[in-house]
Amino acid sequence: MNKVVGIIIAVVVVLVGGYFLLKDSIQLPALGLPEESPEMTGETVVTYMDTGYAPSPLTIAVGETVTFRNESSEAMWTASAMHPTHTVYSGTALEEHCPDIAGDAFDACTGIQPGDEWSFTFMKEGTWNYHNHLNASHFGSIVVTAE
Ligand SMILES: [Cu+2]
Repeated sequence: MNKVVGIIIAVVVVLVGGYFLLKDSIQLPALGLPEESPEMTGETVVTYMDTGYAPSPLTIAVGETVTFRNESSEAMWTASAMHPTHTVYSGTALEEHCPDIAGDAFDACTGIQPGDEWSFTFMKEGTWNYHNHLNASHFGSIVVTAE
C-alpha cells in the first residue's frame, strides 16, 4: 500500500513539476481572432475616445489612408483645421466642400456615431491639424511625408 501511495505521489510530483517547467514554453492556441492591428490590416487607425484622439501626432506617407474610429460615447466629426471653417487642407470652407463627394477635403462633413469610423486618404504632404467639429477641444495632427 505504501508503495502505491509513493508511486502516486511521484507521478503527481512529475506532472506538476513538468507543468511548471513547461508552461512558459507551451503556446496555447489563441481563443478567437487576434486583435486587429495596423500591421495586419494595412490600415492606419486613429482612435477617438472620450479623452480625444490617439495616437497624435501620427506620421504616414502620401497616399496612405487613416481610419478614424469612434470609440467614444459621442458623435465624432473629424475635420481639418481651422475650426469652424476647415479650410487648411482643402482651401475651401465646409459650406463649399460638404458633402465631400470627391473625398479630398479632409472633412467628415457629418457626425460619425460611436462604434462607427471614417477614413480619409492623404494626398498632400504636410502637417495637417484636425479636430472634432462637435467638440473642438479634441484635436490632433497627421504628418504626411513623401513616400
Ligand atoms: Cu470645426
